[in-house]
Amino acid sequence: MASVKEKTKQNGKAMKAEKTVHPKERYMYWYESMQLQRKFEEKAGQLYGQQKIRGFCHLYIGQEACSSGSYSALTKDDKWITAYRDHGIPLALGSSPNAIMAELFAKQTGSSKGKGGSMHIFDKSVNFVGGHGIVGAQIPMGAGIAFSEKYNKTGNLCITFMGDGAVRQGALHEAFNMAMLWKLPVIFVVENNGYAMGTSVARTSNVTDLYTLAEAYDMPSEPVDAMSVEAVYESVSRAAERARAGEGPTFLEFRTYRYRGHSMSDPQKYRSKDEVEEYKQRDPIENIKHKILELGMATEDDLAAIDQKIKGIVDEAVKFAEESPYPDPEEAFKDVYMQKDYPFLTE
Ligand SMILES: Cc1ncc(C[n+]2csc(CCOP(=O)(O)OP(=O)(O)O)c2C)c(N)n1
Ligand SMILES: [Mg+2]
Repeated sequence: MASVKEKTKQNGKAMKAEKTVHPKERYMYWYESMQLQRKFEEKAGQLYGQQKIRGFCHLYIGQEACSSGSYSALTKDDKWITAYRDHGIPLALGSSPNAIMAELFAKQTGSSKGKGGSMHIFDKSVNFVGGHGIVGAQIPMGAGIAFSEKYNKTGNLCITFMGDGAVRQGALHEAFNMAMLWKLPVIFVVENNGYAMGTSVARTSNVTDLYTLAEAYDMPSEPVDAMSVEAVYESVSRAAERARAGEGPTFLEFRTYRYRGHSMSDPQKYRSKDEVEEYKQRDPIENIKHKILELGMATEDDLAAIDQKIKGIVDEAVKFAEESPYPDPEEAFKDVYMQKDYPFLTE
């Protein structure tokens, strides 16, 4: 198995090391939003163990720089779509932690009214278009959303996330071809965490530098050290600039890692403990914490106060979810196409 160092050297293109000093607000957002995602999911993991959360539950722990770094590079009107590992992105976008926790509990107050669960978080108020369980299905949908933004001349783009397992789907190639042909304002991001369930990237194809897949479509692409929130920010900023200038899509390969198993029951026989530890040494939250302290942007006490605030937010979300009612059985018939007044059919 390749070590972290070897993996970062492997790619043909060198990953850019960032030296920029960012405004204080950006550093503080990065710390707070990544820490919220981490603590929220650590709690969700515990609650799953207590069977308060059931069904599928894929934790994003380790990958938080992908969402937070991207958020700070985009505008509030841009659209977001991802797969089923989908708690971190809406939290980074500012969705209500209460509504997301309640969704994990399948409660009526959840972001999808308790009908979606962990894999199907949606939040229109922050332009988060889900949460999709079919591997790769969201790739052409992301291109379609970008098409609509272009057609309506909004100036917005759609950032479309997928896992490394999804890049082997035919849908990616169809979407890449059309997105590039029509110069759609879309940023395709593969969150390469090394594995699709228990299958490593190297076991699925000869092509392990995933960003090179875009070359067949003349689409600009680059590998990104996604354990660094700053590197994520820089790469998404460049891609957004291209999209808004009418130059079309970019494909970013975020090299990241999930510390936890694929879902909640995963004996993780496909990787070593040492490998997990090696990545934890490059933890995105610890990294940015050190940077903030080094730059004197905040003190240890300031960061501890943020941690305390987040603990309160997570505790409150759990209380809210526990106290919320389950949906009425009638809800099962609402928000579906057969509903007579479904807005899509009547407008
Ligand atoms: C079309 C399809 N095939 C198979 C599955 C079963 N499945 C669920 S998750 C997964 C692995 C996907 O891994 P990856 O895209 O790397 O995302 P990650 O879990 O690492 O975030 C598979 C094969 C599915 N949901 N959809
Ligand atoms: Mg993966």
